[in-house]
Amino acid sequence: MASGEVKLIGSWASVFVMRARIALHLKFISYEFLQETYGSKSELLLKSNPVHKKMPVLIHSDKPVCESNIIVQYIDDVWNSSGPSILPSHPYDRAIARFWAAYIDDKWFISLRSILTAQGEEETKAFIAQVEERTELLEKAFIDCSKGKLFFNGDHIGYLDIALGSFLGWLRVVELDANHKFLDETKTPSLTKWAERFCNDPAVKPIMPEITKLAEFARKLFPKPQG
Ligand SMILES: N[C@@H](CCC(=O)N[C@@H](CS)C(=O)NCC(=O)O)C(=O)O
Repeated sequence: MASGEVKLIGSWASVFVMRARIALHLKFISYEFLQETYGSKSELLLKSNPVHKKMPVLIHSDKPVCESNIIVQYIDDVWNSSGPSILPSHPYDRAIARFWAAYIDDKWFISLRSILTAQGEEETKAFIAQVEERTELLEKAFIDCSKGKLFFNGDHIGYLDIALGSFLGWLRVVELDANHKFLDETKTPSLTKWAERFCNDPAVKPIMPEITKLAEFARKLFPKPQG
């Protein structure tokens, strides 16, 4: 079942693409990385993800799978005997991990991105406060999910670790842009330590983008509004 050629359509700077790459690394799967350029979509991307036209797309044995969290779950299902399990084994823990992963994309990330596009000081401050509040919720989620272990998933990186951890480079870029720390020892001690562990994990470290390179990229993607 686990054989077949694997390709990934994506870009080095994308959080969502990084999720798929971490999952492939955790499972020791070799793949061809087909790099897209932001602002222009390849024929293959449009053909493989005609609904959303977004990366990542995993192509396994010529069949496309879209949406980062779905790709991560697919990788876990297909390569179930290779590397560690990505989803928690208990159905309740799986449901909770999926709940928080949806929260991260639908709420936390939306507030975080809004800091980069905010108009003026007041709006920026309001989004900073929103991210603070939402990050504190994630600190509590970490304490509950990890049950005293190193990662959301327990002893090793799993679904929720990937869902949040893939944002850590961009989080740092926003922290620098806003001159405000969201992860720190006093406000979010558990998440702060978790973030360091996550970034140093062998499945993550080689693909975590350099912050200066990412910050430069972010300035092009989100030019500061004038006035
Ligand atoms: N919900 C999607 C989001 C994917 C997404 O937003 N991809 C971005 C890259 S970070 C993209 O393809 N952007 C290009 C565009 O929107 O044209 C997922 O989880 O895969």
